[in-house]
Amino acid sequence: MRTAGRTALTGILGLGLALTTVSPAAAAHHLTDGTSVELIARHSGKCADVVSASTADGAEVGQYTCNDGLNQLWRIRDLGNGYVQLAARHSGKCLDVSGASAADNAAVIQWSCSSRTNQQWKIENTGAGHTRLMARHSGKCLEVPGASTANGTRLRQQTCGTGTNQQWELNTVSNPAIPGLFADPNIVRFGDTYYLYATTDGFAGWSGTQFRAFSSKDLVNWTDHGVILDVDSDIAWADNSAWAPGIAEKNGKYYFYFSAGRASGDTRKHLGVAVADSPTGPFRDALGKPLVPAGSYAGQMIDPAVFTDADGRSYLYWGQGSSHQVPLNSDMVSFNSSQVRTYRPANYNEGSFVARRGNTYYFMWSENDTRSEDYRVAYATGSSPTGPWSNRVGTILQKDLSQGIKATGHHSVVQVPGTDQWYIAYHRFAIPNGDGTHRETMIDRLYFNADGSIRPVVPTIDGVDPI
Ligand code: FUB
Repeated sequence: MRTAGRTALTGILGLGLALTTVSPAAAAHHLTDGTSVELIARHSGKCADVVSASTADGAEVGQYTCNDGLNQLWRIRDLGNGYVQLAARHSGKCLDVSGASAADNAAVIQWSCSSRTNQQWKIENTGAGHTRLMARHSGKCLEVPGASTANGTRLRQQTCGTGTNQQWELNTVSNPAIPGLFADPNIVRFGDTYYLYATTDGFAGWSGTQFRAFSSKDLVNWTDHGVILDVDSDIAWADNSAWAPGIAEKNGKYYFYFSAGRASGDTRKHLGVAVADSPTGPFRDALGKPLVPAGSYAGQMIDPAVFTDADGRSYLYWGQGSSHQVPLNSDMVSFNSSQVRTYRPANYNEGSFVARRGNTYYFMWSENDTRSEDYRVAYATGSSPTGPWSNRVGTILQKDLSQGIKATGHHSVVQVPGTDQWYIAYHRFAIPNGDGTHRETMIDRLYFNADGSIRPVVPTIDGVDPI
């Protein structure tokens, strides 16, 4: 089965695994730590499936018609020793040979992930787009017994052979776009490359200090360029709360706007700007002080975003509680405070972002609290980068509980140049067990209606196809 955002993988790169061949398809779809895959049995075309989507230790794993369920998606964890763990996305539990048995026909189940070798699998390329999965403790292979094609047949380990019932296609999905916990994504295109910048998540009170950069040519395969700014070590006036970056390029320099503050004392957030000669840094503080100090305007000085218009003029947007909007001076690190316009659309919370299509400017924002499953994105329109803006037109993006997708917000939008193809990057609660400080970054398609209104985005588990 192949649905949008799912890409067959015929070899493995980046995991240091023993492979006999690497096909062009593999080169196009790197499988890296954190990638999620379907495991599709070659003889039957069916998916490895945690029976009844159970989250219990010991739940059996069978084959079942592929159905896009999270209990058929397995997140790869590269152990760095030639082996991987495969964790079911609905439960977070690992593919495991029951009782660490070394016998033929031992049952394959899910179990809480541990360091035991009966949860470690070697991925061997058998050619023609397929792999064998060999358990480390036994050297035996994952198989569908009797080459059955029936739904529900339980998986076993068996002495490795050449049967197609021991051969698996690894079908990658592209969401989350970047593996790990990241929120508030800012997606941009510089030259022929897309970049993602985000809040590094997973810290109580959003107390992370580092920003990373990721790049991609196709919106599916992302390269991690590592830490580009650490507010604790690189910014004199902050040591905490590295949140919600936005970036823009001018005359070959890259300006990186971010919110940050201190962990103790006056913990209010300020808006800073750092500069670099490359989109992947290293960035240094451009001013040695905040661009917009706490208290300058109503609400919190957080969530910067930049829009650059067709005439090359860039505009800065920020604010929680109110959206402040101003043209940047040509130095990109100052603005005329008399030009700041402040808006507070109905339900506005944070995450201002502006895009232009034709002569219409779209002002978008996030509503509700990022810890609420109702965190969502709405928009208004206008005829200039700073409004005046219409009343709230509608909701662009919201939870989809039928897929277990909650708290979709703090987004950004990018257009493929010369086309009417648009993509939205946003975060949602991690699956499974996410919350307001454990969020993942998604990319999905965004479409406009003929009248210029934005069609509600369908948030997907799979993500997008490579462009
Ligand atoms: O990630 C920290 C904060 O959470 C951001 O600044 C807000 O937009 C919310 O997503």
